[in-house]
Amino acid sequence: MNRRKFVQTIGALAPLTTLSKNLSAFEGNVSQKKSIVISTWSGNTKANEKAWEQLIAGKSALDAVHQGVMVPEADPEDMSVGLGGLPDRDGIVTLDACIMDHAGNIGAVMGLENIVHAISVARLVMEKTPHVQLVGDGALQFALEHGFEKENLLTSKSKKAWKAWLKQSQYNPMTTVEEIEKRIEKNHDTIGMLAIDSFSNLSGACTTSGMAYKLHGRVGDSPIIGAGLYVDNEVGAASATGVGEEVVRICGSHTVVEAMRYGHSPEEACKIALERLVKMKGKPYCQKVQIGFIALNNKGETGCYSLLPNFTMAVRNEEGSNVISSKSLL
Ligand code: SD4
Repeated sequence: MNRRKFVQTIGALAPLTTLSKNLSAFEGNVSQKKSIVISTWSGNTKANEKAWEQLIAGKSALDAVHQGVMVPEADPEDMSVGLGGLPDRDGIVTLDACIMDHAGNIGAVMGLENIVHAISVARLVMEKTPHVQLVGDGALQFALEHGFEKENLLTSKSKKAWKAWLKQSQYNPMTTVEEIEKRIEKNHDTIGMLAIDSFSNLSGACTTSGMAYKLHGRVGDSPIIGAGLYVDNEVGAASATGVGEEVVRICGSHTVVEAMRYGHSPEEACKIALERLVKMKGKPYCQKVQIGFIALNNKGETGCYSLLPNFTMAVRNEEGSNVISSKSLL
């Protein structure tokens, strides 16, 4: 068969995009790495399970992390993400989310109101626009134009918590170990999720309602590529949780990925990023700030590290589901 005939025949069988996808799937299988998914916080094992179902069904890491983080977004009991997330000081729930795939495609929304699945809007920003970030009203307008429905995200539980907060109106994201312990008992917290699929591709997603009782319009690290999330297929991926202002200060997730690039294990890389903040701001300051990083390198090795104790990472792979207690720097 000459080349022209071959191309015509193939063209009749499948669109070129499908063909190239299948070819890269085949190439991926040649050096197949083991599928895995990891998330910030032990409470996100259910989200990992959803992502794992996608991975073993042969779906991409991108689909896995997307579907996975939708679980806490839809859970009204989770007061840090999506529906039921704690509001800002004006009682308005604003969501931040971002997503990144193996090919460096990125999308994010910031300060999105009234839409449960901020991560799905972030993915649409990535796939359907020439941009990478949409904020506030523009993000909402874009979501509505793409068929999303407006919902009230402030549940009676989160409204009650906000009303109680209003009595003192003290905003203090700087925290103590005891406060962190109390919060973890009640909350699952922001979810950052990273995965490797059966084609050896990495992707990540991060979604949150941000720091409770923040100023209206405040954006943290979670929707910022390089801060709350970063993926480089040649190296690995990282995601962050905790006080976003501090994560942004050190371009947290990107810093973790760069440390892995220079040969550090995922755990060492998370520690190196935290050490940078301590060097910059000093120990007394950092003793009141919680940050946790998770990391996954492209060999499928995982690691985590936090500034203060009590950070956890949820892992799902073919051996089952596991929770890792992070080491802490301070
Ligand atoms: C933020 N990093 O908005 C988020 C909050 C968070 O667990 O992770 N909470 O700063």
